[in-house]
Amino acid sequence: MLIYLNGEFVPKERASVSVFDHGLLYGDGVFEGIRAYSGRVFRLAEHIRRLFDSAHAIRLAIPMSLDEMEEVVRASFRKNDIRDGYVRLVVTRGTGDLGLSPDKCPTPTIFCIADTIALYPSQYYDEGLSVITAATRRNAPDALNPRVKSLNYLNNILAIIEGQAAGAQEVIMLNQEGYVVECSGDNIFLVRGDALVTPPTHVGALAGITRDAVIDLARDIGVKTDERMFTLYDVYTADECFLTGTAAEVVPVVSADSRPIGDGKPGAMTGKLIEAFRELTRTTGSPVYTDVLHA
Ligand code: PXG
Repeated sequence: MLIYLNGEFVPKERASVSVFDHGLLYGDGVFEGIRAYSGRVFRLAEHIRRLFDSAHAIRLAIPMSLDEMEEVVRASFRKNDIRDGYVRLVVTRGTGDLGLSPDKCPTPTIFCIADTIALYPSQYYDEGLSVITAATRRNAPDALNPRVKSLNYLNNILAIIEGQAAGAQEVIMLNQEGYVVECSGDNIFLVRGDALVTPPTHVGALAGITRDAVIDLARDIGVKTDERMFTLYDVYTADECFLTGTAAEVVPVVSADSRPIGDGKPGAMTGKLIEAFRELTRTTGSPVYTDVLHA
């Protein structure tokens, strides 16, 4: 396995960062999780744009262009001969001293790990997930905005711990006002009648790339998405519910806090969108290999 680290590809065994890296000491940095399907990187430009926006929001200047960063991702797949896989692209504040101050970190650390992805069991897509609501609220946007995809995931991890203790596969997170915002690593959608509903991102959710793709796919089949705030009552009484994320893709939810959603089985609209999403990932994306260009 070859890992991109600060400008070169090095074997996994030599891919190390300093214990003085502020990404490790303070979670000071940003990242992306990006997938490739059939030799094409899904929505690569959108992921790189979000990475640079996250970095800009925390006043972290990435010392390369967006185009160069896109090539880092494609090259990471190529060097490891991966056609269907996943990269973790990370930019940290870099190595500094033991103080919090980012001033002492002159050079960001940049690395990109390409790997094959452990797919979620297919049972989840056929039977749906059971979720619970975490007592841990999602970070407040005026403290650490969830739109920043930062290396500091402790908020989400605390919620996952609650979910695991309850035997749930994901956890719904609420904002400080008690509105549903997202899950620990996924965005949430409801189906109500012939429309989709998902929380707007300004109330405390990541602007998910998969979320955007699903909104586009729904529009293509004449289904409108309302971006509005809702509460757990709306989740419990929805016709259908599903989650979106790079790892999970589009996955049905059939139970929330022990209430069956709809008839307790994955819904028809969810099924349609899962199919449409699979088609989209198979047929679009930034080519990693030249043969894909001419396919
Ligand atoms: N909300 C949060 C908090 C996330 O972390 C999403 C929504 C979905 O966004 P995308 O752009 O992926 O559609 C995420 C992304 C993992 C893992 O290993 C999860 C994410 C990213 C990387 C790895 O479960 N979640």
